[in-house]
Amino acid sequence: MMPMIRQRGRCIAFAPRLRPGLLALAAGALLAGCGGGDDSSTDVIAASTCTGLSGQTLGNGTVAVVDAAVVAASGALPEYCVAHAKFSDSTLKFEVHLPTSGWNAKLTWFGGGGFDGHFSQPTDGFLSASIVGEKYATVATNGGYDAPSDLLQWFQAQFAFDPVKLADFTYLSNHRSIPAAKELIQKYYGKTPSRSYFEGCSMGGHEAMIQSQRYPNDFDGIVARAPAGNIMVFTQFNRLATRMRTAGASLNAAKQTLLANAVLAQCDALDGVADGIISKPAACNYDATALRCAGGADTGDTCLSDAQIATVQAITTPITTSDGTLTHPGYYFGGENSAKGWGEYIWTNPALGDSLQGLFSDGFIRSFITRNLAYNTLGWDINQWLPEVSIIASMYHAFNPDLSGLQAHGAKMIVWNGATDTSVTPKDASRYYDMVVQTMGQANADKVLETFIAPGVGHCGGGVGPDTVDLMKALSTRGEGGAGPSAQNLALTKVNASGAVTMSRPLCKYPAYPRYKGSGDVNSSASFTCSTQ
Ligand SMILES: [Ca+2]
Repeated sequence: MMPMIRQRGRCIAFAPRLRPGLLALAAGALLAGCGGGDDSSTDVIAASTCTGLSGQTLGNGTVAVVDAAVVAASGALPEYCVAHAKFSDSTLKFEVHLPTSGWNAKLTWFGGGGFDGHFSQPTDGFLSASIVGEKYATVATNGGYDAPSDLLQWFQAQFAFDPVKLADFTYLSNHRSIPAAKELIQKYYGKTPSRSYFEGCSMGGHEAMIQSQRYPNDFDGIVARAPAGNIMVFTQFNRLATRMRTAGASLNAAKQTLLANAVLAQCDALDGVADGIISKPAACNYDATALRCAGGADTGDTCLSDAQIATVQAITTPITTSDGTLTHPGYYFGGENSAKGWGEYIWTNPALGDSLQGLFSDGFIRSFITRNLAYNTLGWDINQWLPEVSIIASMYHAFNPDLSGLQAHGAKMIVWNGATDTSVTPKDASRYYDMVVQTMGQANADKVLETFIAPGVGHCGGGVGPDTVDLMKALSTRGEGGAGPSAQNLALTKVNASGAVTMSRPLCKYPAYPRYKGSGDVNSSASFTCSTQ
């Protein structure tokens, strides 16, 4: 008999082999969990229950638990049982973190990032802090394959040549892992989660969009941060990478600052205060021709050449396929000289010798579309590849605005995006919301979806604006009978290295944005109101 307080749903005798530090917790669990026959989750699970998972099979023998071990508490993380499981039909794996005591009886499933191949971790900065703080069980897949250790090889995305890995990466890895992961949780705690949520950013946000549209019954709530659901993101990446690779078309640091200052002069105060944060980016229609060098050739750092103006216009304007089926809306102005603005994905990264947009779009175009690792991507024309794009879009693209499946399941969704994100454009988050409202009607949309744009925030966090908000807490509060996130008086906060809040803004539901009231501390959310004016 394994020494545990509760095993597979049954109360059993208290076993003396629990470590001393857990005795107090265990006694509490006995009282709370076994006295009146309720189903409290304050149980303490013995280490042997964790290690005993190793070697077990799940999914009628199709998935094997390859290892399981207790990991000691560290920092914010409590003690966890960490287990890995692998499918026999492929290289798809998942990692499960199971608190050894005080499990809140709920599950949060993590999305991946980039071209995946890794297990997202509970401490990853883009995830909500309450997932660890409230002791959720968590699951993350590897997206269908293990990433190569070499970074430049990872960007090549050669896994996409394998149809099983391609399917797992684009839409299937989470959905098909769920039954086995829940079976593992059942083996450990004696019961499956009472609520299951999903949170991911970037490619993990793409997975969130896939889940909400294709598998609306899988989760009770979904947080999609900076969701890369629009397959056209790679075409916009290639469009801008081509500019970076064209002599004289990029902007050096001095010109980036020249542009940033001109944009701030026109757009910063549109939100009521010149605080360095453009909180109303949709109203910022800056025309870069105002900075044109006389004659259009590059005559120094005080102006932009015609080629550089064309680059700014490519960054901020839409691109649509010739058949009109796919569009990328371009990026917002703001953060042109910032490492968490245009510097994050657009400008060439000296350490990589390329831009992140160039590396990701090369991998996508070569491994997903042209199926040719030597393909010359300079000036790639998507219109010459529409049949191939259509095949991949049928797997990857996640922009279906009909969330009636999610509504029927009673699940809730939050979409969040930084306004200076130059990987996943915030314009996609806002136009997707508009599409949902147009498709379902405002009343039905309100029952399912709320969307938030964080001013001055880059890809999944960082930037001049406050970037931190516990969206999983907001989601679970709503999902478990509370008010919607926009009615919870939540704030975005900026937290310094020692954990102190240095700035806050109200979390405003799109299309509202935080507008300065005209007086009061510009670093305090109390001085701002959510406005649509
Ligand atoms: Ca401002």
